[in-house]
Amino acid sequence: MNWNLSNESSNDLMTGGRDMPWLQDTNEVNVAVSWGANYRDVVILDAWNRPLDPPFNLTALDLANKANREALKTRLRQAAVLVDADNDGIGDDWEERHFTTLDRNGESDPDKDRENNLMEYACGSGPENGGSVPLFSTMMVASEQGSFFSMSFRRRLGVAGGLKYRLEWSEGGRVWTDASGAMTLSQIENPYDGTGTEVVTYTFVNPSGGTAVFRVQVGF
Ligand SMILES: [Ca+2]
Ligand SMILES: [Ca+2]
Ligand SMILES: [Ca+2]
Repeated sequence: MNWNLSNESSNDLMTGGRDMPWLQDTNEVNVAVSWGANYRDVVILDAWNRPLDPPFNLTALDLANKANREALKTRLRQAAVLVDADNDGIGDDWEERHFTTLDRNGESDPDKDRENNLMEYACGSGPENGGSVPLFSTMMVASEQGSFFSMSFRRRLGVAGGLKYRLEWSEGGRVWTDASGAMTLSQIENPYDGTGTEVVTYTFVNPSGGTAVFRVQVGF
């Protein structure tokens, strides 16, 4: 859809100080007309921006009434549940978007870039594009306390069906140690780019000062 998307920080705006983007309808798209929306309709969308029927009208269903508040809350929660009908751990929405079928599983690698579908799903890359692979950007950052290692990568937003990201580090690449206690999650940024992922940055101070190797394992 052709949304105007902005994330202004001005407190004069309705979105000021919040991290939720403001969706602005345009004359070209005119969603209010194409959806047949009525005044005070709450239209809940699925992951493809398709309205889920029927709209919840705030005039007919006054939120001062507790039963109406609960009904709206229930509908929002239902809309946010990950659907995985083929039980392969990958959201069906993502499979349909990339493959138009649920026949592919997490282990397959249709674009032959040596990253299986689960890894591409987990890290926001394109599973039908061999030139699109999970990216892990690293750098050394100098500070007054000394230099530290920084690593950024994409992970799926929310609980994502129980997907886990296990960070490990090693001095020689043979013995791997859980790095969750040694690495600090220093930044989370949602790029709002439609991939359903956020960019996380971890920092690490090497206690021995020697060579350190890192890896991220993805699984359930
Ligand atoms: Ca699935
Ligand atoms: Ca692949
Ligand atoms: Ca790929």
